[in-house]
Amino acid sequence: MNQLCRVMLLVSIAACSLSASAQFAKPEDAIKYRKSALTVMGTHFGRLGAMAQGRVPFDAKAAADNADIVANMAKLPWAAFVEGTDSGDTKAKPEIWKQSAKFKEAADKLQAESIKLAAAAHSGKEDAFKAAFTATAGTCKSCHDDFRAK
Ligand code: ASC
Repeated sequence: MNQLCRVMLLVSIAACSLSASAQFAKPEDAIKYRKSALTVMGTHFGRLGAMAQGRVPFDAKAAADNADIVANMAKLPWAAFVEGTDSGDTKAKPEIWKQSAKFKEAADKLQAESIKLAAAAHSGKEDAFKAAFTATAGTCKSCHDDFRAK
């Protein structure tokens, strides 16, 4: 590799890491990404809800699998609430950006409760699972009340 190639390689590596730090090419990509993560989370949370509410029998393995997905999905949406993504195909309220510390606190609460929910599901104890489900659902609801338009 000659010197010019070496320089060009370094420049392209730098350009790639710069665009990666921007995370999303377009505002609508960020909106689609966070809605997708929340949809997957909601789907698996709904399956847990069916067990927590006795609509389907408690199955420890299914509870653990679904709770793991919820705990993983719960990490994802927040990085996609970037500036300039408050309009378009979204129910995100302007408060997300006006009260960003409060929004972060709500996101952190969900993540903390979903980790406890996964631990409870893995314990195989139905009562602990149900209690953790209720606590986690409370974090979904309070964030929606404050930060999601009807
Ligand atoms: C769900 C789901 C939510 C939460 C919320 C809890 O199953 O999709 O957004 O629970 O309704 O209050």
